Order: sequence, then structure tokens, then C-alpha cells
Amino acid sequence: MKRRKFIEKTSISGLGLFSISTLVSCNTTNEDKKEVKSGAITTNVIKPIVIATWNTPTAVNTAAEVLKKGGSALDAVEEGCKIEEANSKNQTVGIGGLPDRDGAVTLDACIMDEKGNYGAVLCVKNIKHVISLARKVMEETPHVILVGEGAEQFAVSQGFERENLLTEASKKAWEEWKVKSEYKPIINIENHDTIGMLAIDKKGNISGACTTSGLAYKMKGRVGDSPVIGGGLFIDNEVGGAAATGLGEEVLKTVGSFLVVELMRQGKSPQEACEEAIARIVNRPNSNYKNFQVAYIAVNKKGETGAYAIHEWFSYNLHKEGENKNIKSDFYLKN
Ligand code: SD4
Repeated sequence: MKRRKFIEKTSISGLGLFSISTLVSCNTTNEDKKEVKSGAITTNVIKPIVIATWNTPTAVNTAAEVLKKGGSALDAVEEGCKIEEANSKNQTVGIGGLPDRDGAVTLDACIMDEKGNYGAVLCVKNIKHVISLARKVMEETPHVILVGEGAEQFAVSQGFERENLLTEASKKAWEEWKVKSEYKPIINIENHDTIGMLAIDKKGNISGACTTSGLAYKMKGRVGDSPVIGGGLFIDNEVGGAAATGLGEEVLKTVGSFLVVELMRQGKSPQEACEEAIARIVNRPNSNYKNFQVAYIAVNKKGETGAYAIHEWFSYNLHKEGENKNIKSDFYLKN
């Protein structure tokens, strides 16, 4: 069966799964979709949409500006993510990110375009705009992932400047943490700001990006979900896209973002897909979910969006219809 036919079939059969509550919780309005005729085919034209994890209004506005000018979703997510990478006050992304337990700031990022191309860099030191570096890996190399020193060397060869990413504030926080000398490989549920961003451009193409300094005070060499395809990010331009934030180890064990996209392919709305992916984590045997946070955001080809988290303090930014809102997601806790 041809791929598109299969998608049409599965999404039609999946319609029966839609519940009233899902329709209510979907963040799409009819104004987002305008029916146009192009030859014999009727397609939906979707106005540009940007959705990103946490409260990142400037990053989302920057991405939306790119889209409004007719830029691609790929350019939009890169430009949006760069805002947080350059924001030294964000201690989970780029410059100012909290270091590993040895005091080194190491960054992870990935980017995926509407053609299914992907690029990622893992555990990179001294380079601030790792999202742009990930894009360079995607566009300028025969590979999809570069790590550590190799990634840094490649960055320099591409004209990126080396700089010290450890700010005074992050150094102080690390020194205070060292005094307690308590190492818990559990994410601090209140200390997140990793940016996962999804965008749909005027052509209806979807791209996504994710950038982070990872888990604060992680073990040297530790990498989480954020730069891993299907973990922190996944895009299928015929279905939709998803991004994750929170304790990467748990996202990776369930291949979270890929799961969200696959659930949408089977007919679930973005909201239902995010809820199901969170349930998979919470319902794992001996899940310690009360002590960590994971959240997903998703968008489908129709421009419907969804988000869900284990704990209630997750929020995301949505730019739609020229408006940029920070939305607190409903929370999930198993009985
Ligand atoms: C990680 N998922 O490295 C990232 C952390 C995160 O906001 O999302 N922080 O596991």
C-alpha cells in the first residue's frame, strides 16, 4: 500500500477514537484552516504555527516572525532556539547552562526538517549555538550525529567561535551543589527550560528543533533525550511533529517523540497522543514518576496542537493567529 494511502486509511479509521473531551481540549479553531481548491484537490491552508516547551515567548515570537515573512519552518525553529541559547539567564540551554558534576557545560541539540532529514550534536563544549551546528551536520556532512571533540572541531571549521559557556551564576550554583555533594540522577523537577520547538510554515511544512544543556550536574559524558531522533524530537511531515522535555532517560526508554507521532499516524489527536505517551512512562513497572517530570508537545498536519505532562507545572508557548500565549498544560497523575 502506498504510504500516503495508508496514512489516509489509518487516520480515517482512527476518527472513531476521538472523544468529546479531546475535541474540547484540542487547541485548534476553525479559523486556523481555510479550505482552498487547487485543481481537483482540496487542501487545508494552515496559518503559521509555532509551539515550544516552557515559557519562551521571545523565542516563539522570533520563530513566528520568520514564518510571517514567508521563511521556512526549518529557519524558524533554528532562529527561535538560538534566542534561548544566547539567553544566559536560561540555565538549561546554551550559554549559562548548568554544568555537569565536574563543572563542564556540555550541550546537546538536534534539528529535523520536513524531508525527514536530521542532524544532531551531543556533549559539545564551548559552542553556544549548537542548534545551528546540528543543522550544519544535517546539511554539510554525510552523517547525522557528531559528538564531543569531533563536533567542536567541525564547529570551528564552519566558522563557529569557541566561548566559555559557564557563567558566574551557573558556576556559583554548581559550587553550592558540590558542597552538598549529593548526586542524584533524578532531574530537579522545578529546573527545566530545555526548548523543544515545532513550527508549520505557510507551505504547510513542519520542522522541529530541540536544544539543551541537559540534566544539571549530570555524570561526565551523559546525554539525554533532547538530541536523539525519536526521543526529544521527531517530525514526519505527512503526520506531524512532537518534542519532549523533562527527565531524558525516561523519554528515551519509551522513544517518546516518535511514539507521539506514531500515535497521531494511527488517528489520535495531538492531545490524545501526548497523554498516551505520558501514560506509557507512568505505567512502566516500578515507575518512579512522582519524582520526575516529563512533558510532550505535539502538532499535526492539520495544525491541531496538544501538550501533556506528568506534573502540573508544565507550560508551553503557542503562537497561532498572530497571538502568542503561554499555556499551562493539564496535569496527569496516576491514581
Ligand atoms: C535531558 N530532556 O537532558 C533534557 C532535560 C530537560 O528541561 O528537558 N530539561 O534529559
